[in-house]
Amino acid sequence: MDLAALNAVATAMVAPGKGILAADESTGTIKKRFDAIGVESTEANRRDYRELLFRSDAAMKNHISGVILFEETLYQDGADGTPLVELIKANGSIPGIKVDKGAKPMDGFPGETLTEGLDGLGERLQKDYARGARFAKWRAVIDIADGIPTWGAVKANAHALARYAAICQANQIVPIVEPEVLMDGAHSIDRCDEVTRWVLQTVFNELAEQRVELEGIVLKPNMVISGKKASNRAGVEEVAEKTIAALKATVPSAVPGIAYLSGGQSDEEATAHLDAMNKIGGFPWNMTFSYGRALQAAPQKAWSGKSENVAAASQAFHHRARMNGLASTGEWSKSLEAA
Ligand code: 5MM
Repeated sequence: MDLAALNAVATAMVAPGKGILAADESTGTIKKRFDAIGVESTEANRRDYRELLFRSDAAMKNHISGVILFEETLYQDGADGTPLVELIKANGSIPGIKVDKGAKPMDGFPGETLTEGLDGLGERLQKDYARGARFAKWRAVIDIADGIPTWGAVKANAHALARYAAICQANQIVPIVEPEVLMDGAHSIDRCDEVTRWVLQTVFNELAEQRVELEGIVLKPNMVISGKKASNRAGVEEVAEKTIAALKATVPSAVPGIAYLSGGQSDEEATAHLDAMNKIGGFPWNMTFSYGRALQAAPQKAWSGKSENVAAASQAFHHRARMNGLASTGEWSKSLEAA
């Protein structure tokens, strides 16, 4: 393993002013997104949509450090035959690959899931590297509800994340380590805080046990935030302060960067939270975004499957990418949204 090279990639992924586009929706998830805009999820439509994002030069060049791809996209060519991965590289962005096989119901643990995909991972990564991928992503999903999460599920998910990360590094691929505590319930921000700290602590213990080099990873956590259905949802400042405190208590400073998931926050909420954290500052990592929905909801709506809407969709993507790029250095303000 060449740790200096892994560190260089990880550092580039969290470069100030830039962040990661999570465009790795699996076939089921992209179908849901397309259903919402009345577009059929065919291979050609998925290609056309993702190609329009990767050809959005202003957004990609200035604000997108890396793109997480679903396997289909990594090996897909654009309408003119150019591999999509080459469009990403041409814009100075780094291609990455989602390698988990999804969060599956965990036997013996009702209501909890375990993310699968370790079998044959090393061989897959070698092929993905040859195609241009320089980082990977694996998402563990932890739900909060009555009686969950359990220690058994937290531990199993953290162990799988750590084995994945070790296998990535052995194959010269930077692992994005994504333990997502869902914001779907009615829980308070304090319950999210407690579970997030527990999960992060467990993940970093497992990473140490599996001898993962922290200088060569990127952490993709949730923010510490109230559940979506909670009655008194915490405001922006509280989310920012509690997230920074939880991460300071659990994440070693050797990690080059934190790239948050948006997890179902509205576009502007996700931007405001990231900006508030960077305005506070005082932490040892670069903090940026690795958003899926909070970057793509606007361009998806603008596109709606029509070729005449490509320019408008590209503009909508550029706007969100620029807003989040500013948030990654604490330079965003609400007035810029209207502008
Ligand atoms: C883009 O969505 C990713 C893949 O999800 P599925 O495996 O369920 O299809 C997802 O892992 C995503 O990268 C993260 O959840 C971050 O996306 P959000 O929308 O939460 O920012």
